[in-house]
Amino acid sequence: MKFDILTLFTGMFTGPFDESIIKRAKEKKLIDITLHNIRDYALDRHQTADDAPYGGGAGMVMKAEPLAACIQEVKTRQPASTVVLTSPQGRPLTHRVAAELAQKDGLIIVCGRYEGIDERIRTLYAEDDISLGDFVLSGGEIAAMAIVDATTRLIPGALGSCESAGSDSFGDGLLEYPHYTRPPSFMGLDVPEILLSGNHELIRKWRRKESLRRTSRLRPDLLCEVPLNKEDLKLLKEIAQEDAGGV
Ligand code: 9D3
Repeated sequence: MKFDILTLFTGMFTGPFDESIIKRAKEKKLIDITLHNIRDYALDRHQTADDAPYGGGAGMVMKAEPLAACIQEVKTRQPASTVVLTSPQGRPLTHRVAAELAQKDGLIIVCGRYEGIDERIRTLYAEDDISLGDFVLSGGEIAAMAIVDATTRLIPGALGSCESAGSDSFGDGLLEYPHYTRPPSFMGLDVPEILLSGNHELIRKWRRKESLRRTSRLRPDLLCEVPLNKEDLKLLKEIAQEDAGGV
């Protein structure tokens, strides 16, 4: 997967892309990331990338010409890639959206800054628009990092055997069950007996139940989206009885 990131702040990406899973995915040639400084495509003496908004008002707008020149050049080099904007108006990034983006040959991610980009860039080039959620960021760079991270994890071979995506939260649509490691007792709190039992069927059932318990407590909205089998419904009934003050 090819990622081209268009930004006014290339320096923001050096740390996050040089660690852990992204770093290894680059080394394994599963992904290739190129950063492009939009300012390099501004042709005036001061390399201006922003200007005041038509119609007045506060803030600045990213100019169309440098962005268009940068997008055109990257598209010529990567004709199979999809142009994705990052903005507060975009589709919220979810596991499903990440899985959709992971199917693409490549992504050309445009990081918004200031009040936003000249609308004609959206009209001419944008094939998708992604937001991280309903809160204010200073720009699209952190959203671009989240897109690269979430999609890379879904590329076969990007995760080691110890990190496999299969049982991940959201892989199956539920929140994760609680995790424990040594010691068996810590500050008076014991690891649940079942996890020490070695009975893999009991452990699987306990984990499924705790996933369902957490999801119904913390994110009941997610329960409507996942397919629940007979066992899940039985476990949810048990959870309801336990929470009502039963066993
Ligand atoms: C006058 C109101 N504006 C400033 C408070 C709206 C506004 C414009 C531009 C708010 C944020 C931004 C910059 N944000 C992004 O470019 C952005 C973003 C975000 O703010 N939230 C969630 N996801 C994203 S992706 C890009």
